[in-house]
Amino acid sequence: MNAPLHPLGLGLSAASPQFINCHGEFLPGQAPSATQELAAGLAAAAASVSPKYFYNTLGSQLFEAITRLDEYYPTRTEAGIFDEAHSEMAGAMTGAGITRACLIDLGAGNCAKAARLIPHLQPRQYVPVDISVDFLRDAAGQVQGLFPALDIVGVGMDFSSGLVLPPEVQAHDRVFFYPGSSLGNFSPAQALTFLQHMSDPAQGKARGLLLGIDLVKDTSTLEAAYDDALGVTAAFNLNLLRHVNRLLGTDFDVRQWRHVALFNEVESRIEMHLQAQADLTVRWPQGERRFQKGERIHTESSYKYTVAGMSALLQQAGFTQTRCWTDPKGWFAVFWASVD
Ligand code: AVI
Repeated sequence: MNAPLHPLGLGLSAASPQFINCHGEFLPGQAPSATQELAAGLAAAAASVSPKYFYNTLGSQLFEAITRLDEYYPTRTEAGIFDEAHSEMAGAMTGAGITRACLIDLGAGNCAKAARLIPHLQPRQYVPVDISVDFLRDAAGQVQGLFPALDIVGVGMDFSSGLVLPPEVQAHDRVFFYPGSSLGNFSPAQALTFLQHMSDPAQGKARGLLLGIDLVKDTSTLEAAYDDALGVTAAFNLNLLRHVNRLLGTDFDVRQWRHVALFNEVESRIEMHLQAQADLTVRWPQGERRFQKGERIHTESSYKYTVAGMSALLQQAGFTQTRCWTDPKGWFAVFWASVD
């Protein structure tokens, strides 16, 4: 790994990262909004659970395993783009007048992507944000070990509903880092709102955005990426039921459900579902839901974009697209977009 950003002695803190936990709602018994959301999703005619509930500690570990699968091309393809173009990306940032960046890593997970970019982008502050608090706390500590003098503020929060960050996060020169095609887990309308929140002076206050997004390609490549031969993605999907059992008190039996992944060409999205293997009833303290054999719970959509489509969305959201990089196969894209 590369040398620390700032030599010690420049007045920057060498302490462990600060950590701010902005959500208690994922603790059992203290989770009014999570329980209401989960119960409403399960009771709906077309049952659904938000993909944010994949990410308990085991879920984050399973996702990390997914990123190493042969079939799951997005992570390594995006890494190849960053390796090729990091100097140009750093140049785009300084070209936009951003010299003391606060790099806000949304859905940071194990922070590995940012750790590879930090030596090139040279941020003044690094802010990993993730819903999976314990996993993030460990990861932020590891990044601090790699870059002892870097100012790191870890933030545990569910940023899907807003981007008001704690006051410890530097307000100027904010650059959002949103890799891994996580924006694709929002619908296009939600993605637009989320991008608008980033650039909103009352919320994200972004000056720039480095965004990784998966592109439309042949159906068999897409479906294999979400239904791998080892069954890791199936375990990731099924683990959501264990997490919901813990949060809502449901009595899901994981063995009665099956992982389903398909590409919906009309919507341009991969859909993941959990399909009941028998007629069954799921019960929780304030309710119950009967499922017939074959009935599904929609757990995730992963939208696939074209370069033109994402460019238009960024512009609609108030960003000025300055650059886009893709891999030789045109499977994945990284955008730099700035706010004037
Ligand atoms: C986090 N997100 C971008 C992943 C994706 O590809 O939509 C989540 C995932 N679901 C199954 N495999 C990976």
